[in-house]
Amino acid sequence: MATLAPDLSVCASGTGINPVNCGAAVSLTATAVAVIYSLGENAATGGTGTDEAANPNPNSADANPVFVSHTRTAAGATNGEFDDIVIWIAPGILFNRMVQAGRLP
Ligand SMILES: [Ca+2]
Ligand SMILES: [Ca+2]
Repeated sequence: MATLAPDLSVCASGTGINPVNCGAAVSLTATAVAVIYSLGENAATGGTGTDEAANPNPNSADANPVFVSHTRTAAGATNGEFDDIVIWIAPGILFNRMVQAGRLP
């Protein structure tokens, strides 16, 4: 387990983030082992606002380990429309499940 170095970050805003971590934004996690997200209803046309652009989507070439998650906001919000749904798995949860499955001592 010591060799596992999970580095996926989920931030509360796209403002102040950088390609490797949340930077000046509030960090919800910096050690997720997996991030699962939905682009929401605006998947085809959205994804260009500051916050949604941080989550890879058809309208943003963003591809780094830093994601944004917060409650839904409308198009007029400071960082644009946001309807993505983002969840993540913490290292402790993964370890717990791997022990339960008999894959870790
Ligand atoms: Ca979206
Ligand atoms: Ca990103």
